[in-house]
Amino acid sequence: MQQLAIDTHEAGGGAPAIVRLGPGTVVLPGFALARADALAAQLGPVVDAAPWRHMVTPGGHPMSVAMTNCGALGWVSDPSGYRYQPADPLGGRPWPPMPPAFRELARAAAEVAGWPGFEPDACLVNRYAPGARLTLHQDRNEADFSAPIVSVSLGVAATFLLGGARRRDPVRRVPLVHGDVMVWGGTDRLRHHGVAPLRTGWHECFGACRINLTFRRAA
Ligand code: MD3
Ligand code: FE
Repeated sequence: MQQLAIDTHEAGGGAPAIVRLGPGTVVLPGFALARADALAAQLGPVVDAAPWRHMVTPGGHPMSVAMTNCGALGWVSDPSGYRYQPADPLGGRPWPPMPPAFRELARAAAEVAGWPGFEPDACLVNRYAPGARLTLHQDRNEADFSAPIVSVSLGVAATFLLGGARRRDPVRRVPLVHGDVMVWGGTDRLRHHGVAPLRTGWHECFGACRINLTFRRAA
C-alpha cells in the first residue's frame, strides 16, 4: 500500500496549482484556503436550517458521517434507498439555498480543472468526527454523469481513498488537508472512492472535525 500513497503537498518550493491523479481527476491544493472563513460563516445558517443527521443506509445502518445539504436538491439515504430530493426529510421544507460563496468557489474550481460553466444544483455537506469514515462506493444517483463533481476539504486532514472502475481495483491513499479542492469527472466520474477513518486532530476553526462540501449536478 505504501508505494500507492501520493502526497499532493510534498512538492518543494510551494504546492503546485494542480495535481493530476487521473485522466479526469485533479487536486487543487489550497484552492479554497483564502475563502475558508467565508465558507465556514455561510455554513452556519445552512446547518441552522437543516441540522446535521446520521442518515440510515438501505441496509439499516446509521452512517458514521453526519450530513446535511443545501441547494435545490439534497442527497438522502434511508431504508428505501439513495436519492436526491427537493425537501429535507426532517421537517419537509426545501433544503436551504446554496450560499453564493459555495456556488462561486465550485464554479471557479471546475473551470480551473477544465470544466467551465459548472452549475451545481446540490451540495452535500459531510461532517467527519474522529473515527468517522466513508466506505468505498460510487456516486451514481445523479442524472447526468457528464458534469464533474467538486469537493472541498475543511478542518482536520483526512486520507481519501481513490479506487478504480471496479471495486477490486487497487486503492490509492491521497492526503487531503484544509483548503484542498478535488474535481473529477469524465472517464473518472464512476471511480470507486471513500475516506479512511478520521484520525484524532484539531483545527482552529472546525475543532476535531473534518467538513467536506461536495458539489454535484444532480438533475
Ligand atoms: C469520485 N465524499 O459524499 S469527496 C461523497 O470527502 C464522498 O466526504 C468524500 O465521496 C468526502 O459521496 C469524498 C468526493 C470524491 C472525490 C474524488 C473522487 C469522489 C470521487 C474521484 C473519483 C471519483
Ligand atoms: Fe462519493
